[in-house]
Amino acid sequence: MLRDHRDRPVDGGDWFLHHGTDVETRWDEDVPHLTPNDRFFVRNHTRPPVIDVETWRLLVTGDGVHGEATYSLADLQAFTSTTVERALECTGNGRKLFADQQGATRPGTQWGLGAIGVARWTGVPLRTVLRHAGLRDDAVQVMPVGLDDPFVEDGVDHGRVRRPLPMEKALDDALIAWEMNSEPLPVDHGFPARLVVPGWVGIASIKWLGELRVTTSIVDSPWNTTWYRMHGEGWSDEDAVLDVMPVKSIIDVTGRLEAGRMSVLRGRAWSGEATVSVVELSTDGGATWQETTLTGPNEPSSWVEWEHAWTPSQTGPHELVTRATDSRGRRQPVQAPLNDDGYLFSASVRHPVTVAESSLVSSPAGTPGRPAPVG
Ligand SMILES: Nc1nc2c(c(=O)[nH]1)N[C@H]1C(S)=C(S)[C@@H](COP(=O)(O)O)O[C@H]1N2
Ligand SMILES: [Mo]
Repeated sequence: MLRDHRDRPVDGGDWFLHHGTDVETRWDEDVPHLTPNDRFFVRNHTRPPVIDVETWRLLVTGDGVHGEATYSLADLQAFTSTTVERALECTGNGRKLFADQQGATRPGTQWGLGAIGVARWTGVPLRTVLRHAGLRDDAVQVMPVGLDDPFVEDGVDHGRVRRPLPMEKALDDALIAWEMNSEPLPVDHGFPARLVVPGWVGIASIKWLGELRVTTSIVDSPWNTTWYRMHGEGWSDEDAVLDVMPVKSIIDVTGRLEAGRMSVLRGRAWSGEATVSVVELSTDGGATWQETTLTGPNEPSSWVEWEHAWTPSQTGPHELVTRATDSRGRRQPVQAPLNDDGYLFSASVRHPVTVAESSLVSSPAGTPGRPAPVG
């Protein structure tokens, strides 16, 4: 089935599955390697703020810098910029699968696996700006603060969306980005500038950046103490804080499968702060596994395509399952670790399919089948 990416899906819907203010990319349509900006998932706690870029300034404050500094967009763009291909994935991506596969319904946005996208982000390394602002040696963290309205839930005002970022990651590969796939950041994705924290939970990548509070002591926010943290049985304080995303994989929409006819199955795999080493495929619900072929770019904290030729011998229901392993040696489990809020669904995703009768004109036994004419 060929489809122009500019066309809308055949069923007349739009490119997204809708969850209130959040939208999720549909995997039942072809998803290009770079997620187009208008098909990239959106997760907003409130509403995107309207920002006048002429008056917008990024403030760098706190006792972790020698003095306060402010930057206009032009100031930021005057630094040497860099462009990287990286995924951005919501911590709750796959939450619906806790219910579907593990009988454990969890509250919150019922994401399938579409709360992830890959873009080429252009910006300046966060470390460049922090050092320019006069970073002190004893600074331990940065608190990026968004300019969207304070987040109010059940009558409690939690303040502006913000989450502490440890200095080690801040000085490593975090980026202050103003371009997404060679276009200015769309309003939904953080115009005029956002943080991109590669391989980490999506909440680390604060949008509509207004302030960077640099401190010499640890300061928390509800986004690392109440939310985006593991709660529930078996979690201790040390392993509860969420940072790096786990390794995951998916099977793309498969099309018609026929007994005796070869189909090429395709999909994708990704991992936080790592590349993908192997994607294995099972066509029998996980009893036996075959290694697939990885194709195309395989950047850390991004995704890679895989493909595998399969000629089913039997008609009827089959369960396809994939299992990815990353360059850090992490492998997808059969069951994702349970937690109260349904974060980090990392298990292998089961993909039921039905193999149809062969539509080949019956050929004499022993003659290899030819694909049926397309018509
Ligand atoms: N200021 C601000 N930054 C934010 C959010 C937000 O609501 N406000 N949502 C976070 C969450 S939970 C995710 S998953 C990502 C989503 O980024 P996207 O909407 O560009 O896909 O942004 C993060 N940054
Ligand atoms: Mo998120």
